[in-house]
Amino acid sequence: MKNFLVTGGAGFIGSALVRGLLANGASRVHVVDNLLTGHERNLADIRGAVEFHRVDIRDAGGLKPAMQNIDVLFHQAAIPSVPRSINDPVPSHEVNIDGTFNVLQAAKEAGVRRVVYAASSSAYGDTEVLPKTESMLPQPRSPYAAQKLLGEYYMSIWAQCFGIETVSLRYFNVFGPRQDPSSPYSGVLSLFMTAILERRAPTIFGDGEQSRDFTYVEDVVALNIKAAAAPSAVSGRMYNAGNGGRITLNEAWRLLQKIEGVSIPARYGATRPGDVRDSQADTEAARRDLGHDPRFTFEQGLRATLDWYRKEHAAAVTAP
Ligand code: UD2
Repeated sequence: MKNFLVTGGAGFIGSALVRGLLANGASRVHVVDNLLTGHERNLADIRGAVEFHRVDIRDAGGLKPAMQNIDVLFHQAAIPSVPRSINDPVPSHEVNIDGTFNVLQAAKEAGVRRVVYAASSSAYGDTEVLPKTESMLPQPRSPYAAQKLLGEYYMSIWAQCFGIETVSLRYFNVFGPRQDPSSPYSGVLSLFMTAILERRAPTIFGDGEQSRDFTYVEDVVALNIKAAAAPSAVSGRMYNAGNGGRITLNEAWRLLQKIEGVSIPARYGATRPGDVRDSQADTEAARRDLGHDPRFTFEQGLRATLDWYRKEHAAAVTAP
């Protein structure tokens, strides 16, 4: 039986990955999280199967105990958000670059066999051609995009120079249950979910015709587990972790209104600095080398996510 560690394991994607590993046969999973953007409630139902290390990845020394006897490490801990990295660049730099360095160093020293890294589709920037393929030249447009790209390069370099196996997965706008909607930096679909349930208009930045390859969290979890088990030949490489589709924000908001049977026109604001216009993954390489097989259409994922937010919302409204 392999030992797994998930950094950022109390976060939205990290906690889904911990659940996925347990469902896939792991008896216990180690989690490193500083609970800055993650929450212990995300692990509440599986707490007994989690070895929780409350550690900030900026603390190199603090990481060491969590790495002992780990075979595969999933590095999900990060400060996400393009606008956050522009408005407040120091923490995102420290966590996404220095923290990633600390994780790699500690993993190498502890003899971890493989690191699977949460990279970002933001590294592509605005490419002339869609879908975006792994061979395209990166054109990061924000500190966050550059930080995540550097993380990929470090993964590849650590594989080449230090013999640790690494795989980078470029996430394409992951959404699903437990995505925290409480910050202005939250993912747009989590903000849309709470807006529709509260019958409020969301704010769309720009004309709403920008598009994203929204990818359901369960499909990303499945791909991470495949990346952990893939042959050593994939080590040092980067793969798109997307669904392959492309939905505009206007389409997403229209679909939510249709599902809920309401008509609430969105408000429109200025385009966000650093925003990418269109995003869509070419999934071919991930399918070929990792066995990627996304199962959720956008609408299926959206409906499952909306059901989860509806239950959470109802529980919050009826709580004493
Ligand atoms: C980027 C990455 C994504 C992931 C994420 C982490 C791209 C294409 N994607 O997501 O893979 O790494 O960063 O943070 O770079 N928006 C609104 N109203 C709101 C909030 C957002 O209109 O209230 C717009 C925003 O301007 C953008 C779109 O929605 O055009 C998506 O924004 P987001 O913050 O959910 O994610 P994004 O695309 O920056």
